[in-house]
Amino acid sequence: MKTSQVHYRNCNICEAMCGLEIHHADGEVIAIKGDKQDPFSRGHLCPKAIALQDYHQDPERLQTPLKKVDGTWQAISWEEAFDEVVSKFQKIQAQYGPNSLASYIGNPNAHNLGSATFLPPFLRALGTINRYSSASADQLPHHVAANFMLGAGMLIPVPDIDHTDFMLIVGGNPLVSNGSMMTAPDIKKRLLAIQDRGGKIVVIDPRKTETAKLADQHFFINPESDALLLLAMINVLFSEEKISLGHLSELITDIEALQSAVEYFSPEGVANRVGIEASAIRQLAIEMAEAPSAVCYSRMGASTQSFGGLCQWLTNAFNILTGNFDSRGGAMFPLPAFDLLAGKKGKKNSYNRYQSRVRGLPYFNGEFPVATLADEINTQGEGQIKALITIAGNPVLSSPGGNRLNEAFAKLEFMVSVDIYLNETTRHADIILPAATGLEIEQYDVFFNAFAVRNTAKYSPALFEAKGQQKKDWEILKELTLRLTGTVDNGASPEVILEKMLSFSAYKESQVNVQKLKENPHGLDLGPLQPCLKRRLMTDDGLIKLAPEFYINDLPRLTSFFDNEKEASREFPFRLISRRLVRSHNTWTQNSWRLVKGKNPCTVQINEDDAASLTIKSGQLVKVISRNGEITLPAELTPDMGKGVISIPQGWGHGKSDTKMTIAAKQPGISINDITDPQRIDELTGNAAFNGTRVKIIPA
Ligand SMILES: Nc1nc2c(c(=O)[nH]1)N[C@H]1C(S)=C(S)[C@@H](COP(=O)(O)OP(=O)(O)OC[C@H]3O[C@@H](n4cnc5c(=O)[nH]c(N)nc54)[C@H](O)[C@@H]3O)O[C@H]1N2
Ligand SMILES: Nc1nc2c(c(=O)[nH]1)N[C@H]1C(S)=C(S)[C@@H](COP(=O)(O)OP(=O)(O)OC[C@H]3O[C@@H](n4cnc5c(=O)[nH]c(N)nc54)[C@H](O)[C@@H]3O)O[C@H]1N2
Ligand code: SF4
Ligand SMILES: [Mo]
Repeated sequence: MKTSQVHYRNCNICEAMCGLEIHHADGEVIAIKGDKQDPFSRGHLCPKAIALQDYHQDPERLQTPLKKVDGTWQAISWEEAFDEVVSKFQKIQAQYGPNSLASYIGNPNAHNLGSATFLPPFLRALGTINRYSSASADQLPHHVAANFMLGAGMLIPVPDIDHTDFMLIVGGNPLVSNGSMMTAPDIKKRLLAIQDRGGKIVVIDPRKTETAKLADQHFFINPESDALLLLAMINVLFSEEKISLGHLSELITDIEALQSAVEYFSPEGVANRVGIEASAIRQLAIEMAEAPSAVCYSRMGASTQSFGGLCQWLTNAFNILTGNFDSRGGAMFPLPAFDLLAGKKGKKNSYNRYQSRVRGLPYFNGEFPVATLADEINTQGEGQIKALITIAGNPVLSSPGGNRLNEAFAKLEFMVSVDIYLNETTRHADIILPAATGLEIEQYDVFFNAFAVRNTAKYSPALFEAKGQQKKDWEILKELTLRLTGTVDNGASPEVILEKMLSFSAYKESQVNVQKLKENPHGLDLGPLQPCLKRRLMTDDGLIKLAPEFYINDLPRLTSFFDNEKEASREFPFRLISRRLVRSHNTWTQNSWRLVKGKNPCTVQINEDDAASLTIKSGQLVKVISRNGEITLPAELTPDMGKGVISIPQGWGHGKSDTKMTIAAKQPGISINDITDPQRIDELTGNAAFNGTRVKIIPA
């Protein structure tokens, strides 16, 4: 008989940081439950957490370093792998220049203490400005707004969901995503609690989502028109004299500039383009201004679109103008124990320090937009990318125009991937370095504590050793860094760095340190969010920038975009948006049978009336065609889609013959990003504009 033991840790798949209670024996999981004693998640977990055991046991996980020799994979030693990677990088950089080497950093790095602490020195050691990541296919506009308004890209406000009286959700579906840029485990209970205390939830989304169905009110919106909506709502605040800056009034001196910028955007003027009646826009703004507390929260829908920059600026501006910034029930600032802003005061704004070589796109926060990665590989000339390292990323499926990257990666002289699977991206590598993951690594959530709706801290040591020769991401990054820089090991580890960062913490008086965290495996509760912006603000003059010229100057682009809509709709009458699914996470969780079994979820959802006009029946295969490509998949008719808009899941498209995720391949998913368009970006921030891609549909 096995005697089972219990291990407590945070799930690190998504941003919610749920506490898990893992029963295990002899290196195997017996059961995974929600940790009821976790002060933040209170026992909540979702189906994805149960699959953590599958990734630990999956025989298709990469077990040893692999080298491609004449098109077939050979197991090699770590020593040989490190040697070859470093010597090839050095050779290519010597031949073509430092920027001929590029890096792509994917989403799981943000959920990994080892990566968070060892990536920065590694990226510096690569000595190239050609860096890319999934951030520019996601939340880049949030960072840019924080940078221009508050002086630091990481100073991002989160909705004080546990105390608000009115939550406006623009382009987020937390009931499925479990919250994003808003770490709030057990999100459904937190949303229901708003209603239980007499508050209200309103959702703005081109699809009647799971969250919209729970809300008190839902408005369909025309994709990419959110900036117009927010401008009109701010216009109402001025015209109805509903401005109240509250305790921040002395920090704001540019309110007139904002007032004149929004003057042109009346609810009546934008209603047609937005698809929401002027009276409803007016009422929404007034209701929020009059609520005891309210918060406008906007996410992927308002970020991965042509005006993501404007949307995130205007979201902050609306919260500031209604007195709901840095105040209870509004948009507030976490005070994490591991504070990424510690010591950052006085750091220069890096926006547009460089422009990308081919398309001139802005550099920000140490990287270029991923929407132009294929251009930089394909276009000859000085500075052309010849070699690439991907770390925990799958851009062939996740980036706009992934099909273009699929072709481009094949042309590289040398490619390395640090990953757990042989997949659509890593199959292009010459060397793959296998990483430990999930239950096999130590974890403290560096990033998502910085976006959490409550201050907490938790450290979880690794539970298991990986089954093969995998190394932890940080061990791989550290070894490569030492070899690239020719330095000697100083004994740094994630735990050592965590301890150092905690020593700068706002909680050092209460002795939040690694030892104490180890003694408290359910996590430490550090209390609800408190007003703290005055001491966190990082602008040079200590003021909040409500109306940066950077944004005001982008407004003409917004108006002319909608002037040209009619023309654009002639060839491509539909607009495409993406959909997240409860039982998958981006591109990499599909090799868990328990998550993918059942009906194929990879359908194109279309409004019933739209389908009828095209004589498309439920389940029928249809071709969806954009300027960038075409895909074929089954139609799913639903009243939940707004007219003229279709939705396809993101993160699918496995099953290429030379990959090895055979469980994932059993679900015949297709990749939405074979038809999204890398030319479509938010020109201001460089973020990918997935939403609103113009398409046509024909029965296949
Ligand atoms: N189950 C699951 N959870 C996840 C993930 C996953 O893949 N699966 N991924 C994780 C990641 S990496 C992230 S970043 C978060 C994202 O978290 P969310 O932002 O909550 O995720 P989405 O479901 O993409 O929500 C975007 C919403 O915007 C809507 N939308 C599309 N276009 C527009 C538009 O133009 N305007 C408006 N107003 N709305 C629009 C879509 O219909 C959708 O409902 O989720 C995380 N959580
Ligand atoms: N059309 C459309 N496209 C989208 C989105 C959308 O809504 N619509 N969402 C975007 C968003 S929000 C995001 S965040 C990006 C995600 O884009 P990516 O980060 O490129 O995609 P992931 O699926 O997260 O890729 C994770 C990769 O890391 C590997 N991996 C998993 N765990 C580990 C680990 O512990 N260590 C290592 N080394 N590797 C690991 C997986 O095998 C996989 O190859 O996609 C974006 N793409
Ligand atoms: S909601 Fe996110 S953090 Fe919580 S169990 Fe699910 S995947 Fe893990
Ligand atoms: Mo994301």
